Amino acid sequence: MSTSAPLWLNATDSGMPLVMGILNVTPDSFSDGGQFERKDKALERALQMVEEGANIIDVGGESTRPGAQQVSAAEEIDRVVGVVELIRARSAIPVSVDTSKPEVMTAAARAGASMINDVRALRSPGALAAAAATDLPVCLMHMQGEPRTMQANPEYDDVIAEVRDFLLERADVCIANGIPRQHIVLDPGFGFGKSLQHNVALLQQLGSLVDRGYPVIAGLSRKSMIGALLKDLERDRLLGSVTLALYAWRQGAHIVRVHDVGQTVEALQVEAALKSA
Ligand code: 7PM
Repeated sequence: MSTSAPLWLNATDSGMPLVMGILNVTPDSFSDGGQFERKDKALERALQMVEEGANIIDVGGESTRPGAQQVSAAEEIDRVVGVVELIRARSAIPVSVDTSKPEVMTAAARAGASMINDVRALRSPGALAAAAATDLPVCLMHMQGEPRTMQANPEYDDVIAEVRDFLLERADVCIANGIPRQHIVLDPGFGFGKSLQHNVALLQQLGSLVDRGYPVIAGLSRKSMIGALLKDLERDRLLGSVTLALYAWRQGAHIVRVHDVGQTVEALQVEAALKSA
């Protein structure tokens, strides 16, 4: 039996990468006011990103920031599911849910999510079975260690081979557990247990991941590697983020995960126009 990739996951006519807009629904985002106001603001932001040209909205209720507190499944479901439903009711845009928890995957799928985005690549207990049962595409991301400690001392013998082998092995495990090959997306996990040198090597050799036939997501937006490249951690990271998104496209990324959708789309469109001229 062969399952095809959902239409929205296919490449665009222009060869443009898909733009995944980041929607954080942790309590520190859209802070003032209660949870109803917070959900309303999240919806507003999602619709704004749709206007700006996003192809996917990535809703995240668990902060993976180094040192972040763990949240319960019930708390994460409360943060995420209502927002997925609100977006679903107002727009046809595919919504991915950034979670590692099986209960959240199941609830998000019921609420109309179109993809599961897991920074732990479905390694949490029960996550693989829950994701497979949703029948949704999954993004498998590489992370060395755990968010709380991953940036302390990231070490690799060969970062390219280790990240690629990890992702391909996780893809095989997913396939063995009933997730169709066409539903698998890979992500090297920039900044997740990686030094600046590791991140740069992964970006420059993204091609060795891209050539395995799976779509690849590059998440570089506002990450500290931009501050490190500029040798200024306090600088605004907008222009650096847009530059990295363009660069990732040149390296073959199929999806770019960004905060600043409008600006990224504008830059990608200029490059797309030049390519086709
Ligand atoms: C603090 C540190 C807050 C890091 C948020 C983050 C990715 C992701 C994230 C990524 C995929 C961020 C990250 N990053 N999912 N979720 N790929 N697939 O910068 O690079 O948004 S959270």
